[in-house]
Amino acid sequence: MFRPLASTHRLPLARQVHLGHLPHTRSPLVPTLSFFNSVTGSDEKIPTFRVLDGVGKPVDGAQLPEIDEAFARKLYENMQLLPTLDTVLYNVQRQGKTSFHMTSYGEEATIIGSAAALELDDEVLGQYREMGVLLWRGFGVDSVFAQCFGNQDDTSGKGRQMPVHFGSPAHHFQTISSPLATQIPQAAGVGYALRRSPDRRSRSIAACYFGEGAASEGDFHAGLLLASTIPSPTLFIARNNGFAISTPSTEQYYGDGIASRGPGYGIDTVRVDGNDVLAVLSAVREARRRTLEQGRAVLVEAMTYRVGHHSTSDDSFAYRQRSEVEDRKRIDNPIARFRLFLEAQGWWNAADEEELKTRLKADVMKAFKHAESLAKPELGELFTDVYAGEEPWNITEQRKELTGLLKKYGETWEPWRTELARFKNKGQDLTKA
Ligand SMILES: Cc1ncc(C[n+]2csc(CCOP(=O)(O)OP(=O)(O)O)c2C)c(N)n1
Ligand SMILES: [Mg+2]
Repeated sequence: MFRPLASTHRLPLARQVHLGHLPHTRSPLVPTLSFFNSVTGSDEKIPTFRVLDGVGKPVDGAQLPEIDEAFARKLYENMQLLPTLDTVLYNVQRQGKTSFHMTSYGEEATIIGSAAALELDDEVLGQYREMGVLLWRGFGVDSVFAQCFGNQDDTSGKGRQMPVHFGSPAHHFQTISSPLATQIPQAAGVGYALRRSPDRRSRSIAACYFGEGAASEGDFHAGLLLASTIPSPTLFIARNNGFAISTPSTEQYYGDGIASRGPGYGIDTVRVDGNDVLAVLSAVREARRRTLEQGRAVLVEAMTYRVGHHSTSDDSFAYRQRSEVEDRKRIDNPIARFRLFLEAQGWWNAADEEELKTRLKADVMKAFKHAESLAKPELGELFTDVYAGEEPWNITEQRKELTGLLKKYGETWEPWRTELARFKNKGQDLTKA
């Protein structure tokens, strides 16, 4: 009599009869047919590490990270700075003063907690929602506004990048590029370069941020495979915020989130409550330690929720309920939760909160007014720094063409005159050269 072949089995692999191994693998040979569809070996999903409950109280058995009052306050201040800046930058775009903005509302703990777990000279490759990493590293609100306005103080890209596409060699922050997931294989390359640099080896890592939507790109798989087969100290931080513009994360994958993919590449992986700043801090600190110790990639999946619209070009109420967003603002709010923790430690009170909010708002408004008053960089900068070394013929040709058009229309045609007036030296670096 035939016995039916087993379908998906639930037996822990270790309890099966082993018949040795094939020559080229350590996979045990077994006499029973079984399929699996879990990396936990059970019906349970991969767990999510948290240390604070929704109202900031340490959960039973919580392993709190070692932090002192000054560090905790710095974390909180940066978490508060992020939405203060976002609100002004969002409104500034609505007034037509900048072309674009993307907020980090709801993701403050994921971004600031992870930034705080890195060393200041770890190389960061962001997606675009990681302004908070730069703030943590002391980039400054003036530089944020200069980039978003594309004015003459913009050190990120001399006014040539879209707003929020920051970059800063001084802050070890690689320039943001919008095409999704390109930073992931690049990060594996940066990690490898660090491994090959005697002065950075065993000291610095490449930290790569991406959204769960970007993880649907081929570049995600290429990047993780690269980092796993050519080992390098590369830390992948997935911000799983529930959406890729209007596509909910549930439509991005059928498996267990992004974390389940790590073991497929032989990569140590952890899932963390991305709205719990202390859990993120601990998880990323330990992940960073492992990447350095093993010289291998590690994956962190931070579970969070994008409270704001995707960008200023989006209206998220076209694809999600207002009530869902209102609920998520209250439940596990990363800032409120950490504030309650700080208060319970005696490290924060209502007067501190008042002082912080007033100060941050004043700083941000001052930087905004200053950025608004500055001209754009010289127009000719459009053509510089595009390539290293000798200028190629096509750039020379384009500069000549623009110069010719400026000479023809620059002073006579009103729209051009108005536009030129916004640049430092009003385009004369080209026309009078
Ligand atoms: C290759 C590519 N395809 C599509 C887009 C358009 N796009 C910009 S952001 C985005 C959603 C990305 O979602 P996710 O990675 O989850 O990041 P989040 O915005 O949630 O932080 C899409 C589809 C793009 N920029 N690049
Ligand atoms: Mg997302």
